[in-house]
Amino acid sequence: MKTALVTGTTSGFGRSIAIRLAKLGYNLLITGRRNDRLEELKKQLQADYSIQVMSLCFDVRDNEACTKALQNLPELFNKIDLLINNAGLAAGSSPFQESELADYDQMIDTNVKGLLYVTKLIVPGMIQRKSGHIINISSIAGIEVYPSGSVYCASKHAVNAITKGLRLDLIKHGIKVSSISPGMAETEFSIVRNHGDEEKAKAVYAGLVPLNAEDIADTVEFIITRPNHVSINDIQLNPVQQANTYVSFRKMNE
Ligand code: NDP
Ligand code: 8X3
Repeated sequence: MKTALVTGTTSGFGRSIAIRLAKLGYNLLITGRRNDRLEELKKQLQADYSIQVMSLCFDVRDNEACTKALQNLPELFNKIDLLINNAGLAAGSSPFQESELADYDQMIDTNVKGLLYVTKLIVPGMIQRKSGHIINISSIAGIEVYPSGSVYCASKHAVNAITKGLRLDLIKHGIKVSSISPGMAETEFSIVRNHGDEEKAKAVYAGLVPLNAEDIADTVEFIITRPNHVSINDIQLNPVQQANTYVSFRKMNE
């Protein structure tokens, strides 16, 4: 039985990915900061699937907490075959000149440094076993920069650079490194980005059918079920009504 660690499983993509991996028979390490949600998901997964689940409540921005949670895992969970770096966020949707330093720190510390902290702890075991797969959840924001998104886009451009760098350095150890770069997807992402303003969050998807978390779980399943000799480097997926970060075709009042 294979083991997967998925960060950010209390909501959105991470939650759906964890459920999908459970269906595929993976033992799971699920993580996030909201322990009530983690415990609820753990119960659900254990009830619905014949797998082992360990929940780890920590903030990926805190390297000491990452180390404490991930360094001395019990035997059953300490051979991680699949790492999905999903925990992340955008904070704020204002032009640079009106945006907050605290939001920059949160995005860079979570999306970039948090991903590095977790990956640094998991890679040595993969190297030792000469196998493993890392999937980083990036974004279309890692490919195109859009107005009022400079720091979020910078963080996802960094994720893409790290993904490519890891692929170069880990090739000799037989470790696959992939990324997924979705466009607009409706999760709690937009509520978090707009600091809890649900009306503003909803307006982001007005007149179009956004991606959903299941679409990302489908993408993960596709990537991990390719033959051993195939590496999917990146999948960029959008809603049909979103051509790129600038051009969407919205059908209003229909
Ligand atoms: P959600 O807000 O629904 O989920 C985000 C998850 O990340 C939560 O489980 C949250 O858990 C976790 N998380 C956030 N900060 C931290 C932290 N400091 N420490 C630990 N866990 C953290 O958003 P999505 O599911 O949409 O986002 C998942 C990923 O997908 C992110 O990296 C995002 O940038 C990316 N993405 C999202 C898109 C979208 O349009 N929705 C499109 C492209 C990429 P908790 O709060 O419990 O800690
Ligand atoms: C989230 C998608 O388009 O808001 O990464 O940047 S977008």
